[in-house]
Amino acid sequence: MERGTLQHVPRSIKSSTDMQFKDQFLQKLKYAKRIVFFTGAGISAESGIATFRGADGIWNKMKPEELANFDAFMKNPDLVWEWYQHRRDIIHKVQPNTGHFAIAEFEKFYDVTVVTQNIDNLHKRAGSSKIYELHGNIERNYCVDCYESYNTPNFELTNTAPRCEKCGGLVRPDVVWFGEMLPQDELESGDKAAAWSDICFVVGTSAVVYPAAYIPMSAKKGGSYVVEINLERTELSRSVDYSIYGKSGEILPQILEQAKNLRTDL
Ligand code: BJW
Ligand code: ZN
Repeated sequence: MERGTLQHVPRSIKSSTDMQFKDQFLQKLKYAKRIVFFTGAGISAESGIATFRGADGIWNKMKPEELANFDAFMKNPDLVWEWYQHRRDIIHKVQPNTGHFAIAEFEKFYDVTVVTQNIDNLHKRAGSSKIYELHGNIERNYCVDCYESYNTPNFELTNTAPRCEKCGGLVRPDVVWFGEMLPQDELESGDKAAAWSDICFVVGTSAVVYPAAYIPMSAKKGGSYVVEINLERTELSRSVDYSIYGKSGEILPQILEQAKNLRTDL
């Protein structure tokens, strides 16, 4: 597979004229109609939210199986709840970054769908309008027994696992843990959007968690031009059309700038 031309680009790029994108990609960008952004934790890293894996990943310190699964929650609900409460506090303090904002602005030029594995709500806060959340949303909670929803801001967020007002069951965050099914409608709609897209950007994900990691494959199978944006090579790198290595908060605004110029020439 063809490798990107930007593998040795320094990380400190600021200006929108610094990057040289591959011609084939620019042609796709000029004529594309439907664009999918498939995003992972890396897109929120520049907002100050830690990724899961890699050098600064939270799972270097904590094992996912100890916290991100239902059995762990039932065994020690307060510990797991406190961990999510801590992450909620961080998410509420940070802002969407230039990568999120660029994705939202792409809507001025294309039919854009965001398919995200993130639970942090930052795409919505940045202004994206069509978002499929494959792993849930940390702002929502529900009762494990009667499934009553408890969504912030109406819901008082304590540091210990709350109890359902209706049945006394434990209330948990509405996120998808290991071994749990993804929301079927979001997954199917995201998959369809990828298969129908002209370009699928795969941004800031290690692409090791399934079934979400099938999304770029569906895009490829459907004939989409798949572009990966990441700090480093991933599981997916050998099967994408173009790899751009660097920070998404720096690269996406530059692609947007190119798109603006290309589209006004049409
Ligand atoms: C930057 C950057 C910058 C940094 N700019 N880039 C098929 C094969 C093998 C296994 C399975 C399979 N199908 C199912 C499984 C099992 C399992 C799975 O996938 N396991 C693998 C890990 C081996 N999947 C499941 O269990 C799923 N459910 C399921 O399959 O149900 C069916 C079923 C039910 C019952 C029995 C059997 C099957 C559920 C998966 C749920 C994942 N949940 C989590 C936690 C969510 C809640 C929470 O946040 O606490 O979702 S796990 C975690 O990983 C989170 C993420 O969404 C997900 C993906 O991580 P992501 O986003 O890729 O982040 P990182 O950290 O891995 O990568 C960041 C990347 O960014 C890196 O590459 C950096 O380089 C880059 N980066 N800064 C650009 N500035
Ligand atoms: Zn209940």
